Amino acid sequence: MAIKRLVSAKIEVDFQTLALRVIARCAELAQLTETPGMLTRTFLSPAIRDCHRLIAGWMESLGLRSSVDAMGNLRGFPSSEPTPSNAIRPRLLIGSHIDTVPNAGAYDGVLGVMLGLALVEASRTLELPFDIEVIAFSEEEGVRFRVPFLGSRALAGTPDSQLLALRDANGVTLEAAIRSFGLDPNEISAAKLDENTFAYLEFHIEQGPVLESLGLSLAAVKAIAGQSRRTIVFAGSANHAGTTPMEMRRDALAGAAEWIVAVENFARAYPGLVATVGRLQVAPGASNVVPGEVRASLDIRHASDVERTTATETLLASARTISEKRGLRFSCHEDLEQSAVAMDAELTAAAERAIAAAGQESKTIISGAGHDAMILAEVVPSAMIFLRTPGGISHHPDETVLVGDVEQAIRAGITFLKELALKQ
Ligand code: HGY
Ligand code: MN
Ligand code: MN
Repeated sequence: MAIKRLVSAKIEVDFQTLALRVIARCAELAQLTETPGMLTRTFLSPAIRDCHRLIAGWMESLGLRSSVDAMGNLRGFPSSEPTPSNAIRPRLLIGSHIDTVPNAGAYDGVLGVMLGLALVEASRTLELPFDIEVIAFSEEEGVRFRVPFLGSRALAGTPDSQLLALRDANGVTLEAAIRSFGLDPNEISAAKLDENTFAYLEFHIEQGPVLESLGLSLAAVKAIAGQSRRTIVFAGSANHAGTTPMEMRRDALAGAAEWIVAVENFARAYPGLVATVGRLQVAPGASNVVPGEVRASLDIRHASDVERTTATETLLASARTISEKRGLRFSCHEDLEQSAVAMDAELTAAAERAIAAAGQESKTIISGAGHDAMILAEVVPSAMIFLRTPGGISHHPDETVLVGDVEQAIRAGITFLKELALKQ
């Protein structure tokens, strides 16, 4: 189709119907969980396989060829096989992740995959000069192996060999988890992004209060804040709770508790910093035993990498000081050191124009949450479009989206595709 005609081509779909289907599919996927009574899906769990089955069916109904790569990413490839007559067509990748945090909401991640499928459907009459691949990344949250972005790292070609030796809480290695899912870790390098992929687009809920406070449906993401993740170990001496005098104790949990309050006080006083201790493992974990060892997570975010690393060093020093004062042994493991990443300026400007064309003031936002786009951005121009998060609630079952905002996202997505077509 001549590009000129493409731009004015009428989209023969009902945006609201598509939006309702996106939301219905997120709700259907939210039933697929490894923890009865709540939504939890971790790396290559049986619930992920159930998601693959459902999403692959939706991909194939759109004429996409679905397959699972060696890191467990479900990929919906355009079925137009390159033939000798036509050069390999440029490819746009659209997607997000399908793993979740424990007791998650129904939209974090999967919404971006479902919107990718909706755009494939809505753009079929446009005869775009490029193909669209839709991807459901296998792991972004870092819940099972404490290291996030395993799926997108495979596409970026960056998973280092140590990753395969990572062990989950049951001692299962990442390599064994991949093999027991029926995949071959030796094939991970084949998951690398197709070299004719020219851009990556990720739709995601904002997961915070900003868009709602501004009365906006959508915003283009300018940059994604960096994050530092550590596992801190406080080691003292387990002992009898009934017979050990207070002054003779080396209570690891009391030491961790003193540090956790110090973390909160420090972050409250540090503009733009957020610091969270979200996971605490206490051993031996009996009410009548003085805790001997505590493993605590530390998650630090700030828009500035310098501020984030300074804050991380300060909080680790405070853990060390508290440990020395209490006669505890302190150790720390680096789980993640991820710098802030800017989205592609040209694509972000195109996303802003597309949002404006969908009828609302365009705005750019910095993401406090991490996303697969920050990994893909290392290897391909990447852009993100946020949808409003009512109540600013996320990583929680009350997470939700508005149908109207999903409809706006599809409209903006179509405009974005048309603008990309003009550039081909
Ligand atoms: O934790 C995050 O930043 C994202 O939700 N994975
Ligand atoms: Mn998340
Ligand atoms: Mn997410």
